[in-house]
Formats: sequence, C-alpha cells, structure tokens
Amino acid sequence: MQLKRDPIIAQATAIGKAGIGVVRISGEDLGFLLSKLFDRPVAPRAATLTHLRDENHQSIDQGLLIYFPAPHSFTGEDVIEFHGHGGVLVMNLVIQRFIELGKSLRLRLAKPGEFSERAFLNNKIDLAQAEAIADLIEANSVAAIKSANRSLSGVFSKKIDNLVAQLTHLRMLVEATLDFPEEEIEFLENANAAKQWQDIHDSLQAVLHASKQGALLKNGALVVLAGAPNVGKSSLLNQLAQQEIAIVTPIAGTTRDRIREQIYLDGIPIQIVDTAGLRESHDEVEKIGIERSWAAIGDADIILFLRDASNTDQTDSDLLLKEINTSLEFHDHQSIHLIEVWNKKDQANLQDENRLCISAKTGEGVENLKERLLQALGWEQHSDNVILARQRHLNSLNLALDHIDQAKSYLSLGNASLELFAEELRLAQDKLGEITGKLLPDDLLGKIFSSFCIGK
Ligand SMILES: Nc1nc2c(ncn2[C@@H]2O[C@H](COP(=O)(O)OP(=O)(O)OP(=O)(O)O)[C@@H](O)[C@H]2O)c(=O)[nH]1
Ligand SMILES: [Mg+2]
Repeated sequence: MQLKRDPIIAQATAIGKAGIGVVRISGEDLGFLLSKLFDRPVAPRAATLTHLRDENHQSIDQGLLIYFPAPHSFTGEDVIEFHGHGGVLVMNLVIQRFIELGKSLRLRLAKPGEFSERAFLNNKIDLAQAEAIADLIEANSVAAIKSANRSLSGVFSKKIDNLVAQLTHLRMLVEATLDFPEEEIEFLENANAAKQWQDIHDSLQAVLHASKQGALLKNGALVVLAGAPNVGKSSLLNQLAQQEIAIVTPIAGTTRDRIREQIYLDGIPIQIVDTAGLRESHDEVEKIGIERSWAAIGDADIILFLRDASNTDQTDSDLLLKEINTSLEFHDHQSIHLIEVWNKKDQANLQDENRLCISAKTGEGVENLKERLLQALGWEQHSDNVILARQRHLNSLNLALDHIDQAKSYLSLGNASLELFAEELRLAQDKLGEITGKLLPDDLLGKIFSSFCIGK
C-alpha cells in the first residue's frame, strides 16, 4: 500500500519584488484547507478573488485563488494556487498562514523539485519530461528553449518508448523461439530478426545523434586561445565578445591571467578563455600565468592556436605547436580539437587557401572562424529535431547501444548464443528505461529531483 504523502507548499515564482507572486500547494485532499478559507464550495479551475486573513481576521494579502482538483492538476493531486503580491515578506507571511491553516493536514514546505517529483510519481509526466521543465527554465538560447519544449511535450520520451516497444517485440520473438530448439534459426530468419535488430540499432543511433546535438546546446563548449605572446589572442577575444574585455598592447606578455567570456554561436554557449602568451619567462607573475595557460589548454574542447601571420619567422610558433601536440598526446587528450589560426591578415601577404586567416583587429575572417568552430564541435545548423539531452541521457543511450552491438555478435554466433542475445536486448531495454525513469532506483530519482529548484 502506498503511504499517504503530506501536502506541500512553496512559492512557485522567483523570490524578490514583483507585481505578483504565486504560492502553490499540492496534496492528496485539500478540501479541508479550502473549507478554512471559504464557507461555500470553490469552483474548479476558476479564479476567485479572496483575502487571506490571519487568526485575528486581519488581511495578510489579497489575491486570486485557483483550485485544481485531483487528478486534473500538474502534480495529479489537489492543487491550490494563490496569486498574491510578490514581495518577499508578504509571500513568506502567506506561506506561514497556509501552513497554520493546514496544520492538521501536516502541510509542510516543499523540498526542491518535489512538485515535479509528485507529477512523475503520479504518472503525469515521465522523468525526461520533468527534466525538460528544469531545462526550459534554465535555457539560455532560443534553440535550447525549442528543444526543451519538444522534450517536454514528450517527443524524446516517445522515441525512447518506441525503441523499448521494438526491443520488447524482438525479445518476445526470441523467447518464443527458445521453446522450440530445433527450429530456432529458421524461425528467426523467417521473422527477419536481423532486420529488426538493424532497425533498432539505426533508430537508437539517430536518437543518440540528436541527443549529442542537444547536449552541445545545453552544455556548450570551452574554447581556449593559445599561442606565443603578441599574436593577438586578447584581440581575438575582444573581437569575438564584441567588447573590450582584455587589455591589448604591443608589449609581449600583456596578458598574465586567464580571462573568460561567454558568447553564443548559433545558440550554443561558448566559453572563450584568453591565456598568457606561451614563452620562456623569468618573471614570477608571468610564469604563473603561463602555467595557467597550460592548464586551460588541457581543459579545452577546442584550442585556437594563433599565429602572427605578419611575422616571417614562425620558428617559435612551430616549436610551440609541437609542444602543445606532444602535451595533448601525453595526457591522452586526443578528443581536444586544435585549429590553427593565422592572425593579422591585414598586415600579411597570405594566399594560402588551406590556412584559416583572420584579422582580430578588423574582424575579417572571424565569421569564417566561427563556422569552423561550430563544425569542429559537430554542430549541424538548422537541425530541428535536436533533443535537449543531459549527460545522464547520453550515458544511458551509449550503454544501450553497447548492448545492442553486443547482441548482434551473439546473433551471428547461432543457436547456442540465443539466450545471450535475448539478455543483451533486455539490458539495452533497461538502460532506455532509465531515461524515462521507468527503471531507475529511488535514490537516483531523489538526486535528480533535488537538483531542481524549490517550488518546481
Ligand atoms: N594589424 C593587426 N594587429 C593586430 C591584430 N591582432 C592583434 N594585433 C596587435 O598585436 C598586438 C598584440 O595583440 P594582443 O591581442 O595583445 O596579443 P596577445 O596574443 O594577447 O599578447 P599577450 O597577451 O602578450 O600574449 C597589439 O598591438 C594588437 O593591436 C590584427 O589582426 N592586425
Ligand atoms: Mg593577451
């Protein structure tokens, strides 16, 4: 038997001064609470203007009250919303008063994400949708909003559910075959098990691809500007950010510290890090700066290695580039992209089409550079079916794909391995179930919801 859950209350709008502030209450039966406020029945889903009064009948706040009887509410329980005035103190008093009125119901403050958790537990939304709400609220680009909305409306979950259904079908087929050992292979061939496997594999890969795009949209990338002193790293940072952020001078060794700035390329948040020019230095401060440059290089998704194209002697930069490549190899950082950029195009005579040439000063070639960055990140412009995935989703999808691949190897081994084939399919299905939350341990669920903010 399911334990009765205490009713919960929290401010649903941001805390601060605002025209209105909304307090939300959710509980299995809030009829008693309503009877404390009104001496007549309250119409469902209609706004009623009312005063919330203290025990001496003094008004605390006046606002609109809306009652959403279960199960037609966000959480699937009875929900009451009180739309009062959005002051910090007045909202606190409103919440306190409701808690007093609901004392016998054990009304208490909600924990972070608890409303969403209840919606999930009451099958109003699945886990991927609950996460999409959090992602929608936190989205910082139009593209991210669009794909969060797609997930929220269930597009992502539907894809996962379809895959699970395909897997179930194939598993049933295999299980049935196992009961008739003599006919196994023939039966599977007739049912085209290999084709079914291929379809599942391809759909899963498509979902994974769309999710990787979404993860890029959500998590962005770290781009580090590196190179010898004076090649124009800080100038490029300023050009990309369209602001004078870093100091630019003709003196080699101007930048001592890492300077960060976030920009958006096609909706993807990109952290640009400008670093101290790399060279042998005896200056105490500069030496620390250069150590930090090396640390930033190791953290990068993409390194933009800048050269001064107006300089006919590239020996220093050549050596430096070698050193960076060696360091990346040594630390097993093969996934870091390095793009060579020839700067100060305006002062140089460059006619090499294979080189990426820019002028950080005039901005020439910078649009081209941005495109190269997006390309290196694997971003496909105009992709309208991006799924705003979290790392958690990517992990589950990758593991599911591993099991699907493993299954294939058993299928090709013939009769003796059919049970192993079925087992891998089951494991893949379990991994997919983690995404929508149908198969996720309670402690993990709790962890996911507690990362949401209060009132959500
Ligand atoms: N003509 C021209 N000058 C540039 C260009 N980019 C940078 N400069 C000049 O080159 C000098 C050095 O530029 P910075 O941006 O400070 O170079 P940096 O790589 O950050 O140098 P450090 O911080 O010392 O490592 C400045 O005088 C800039 O004005 C460019 O595209 N064209
Ligand atoms: Mg600099």
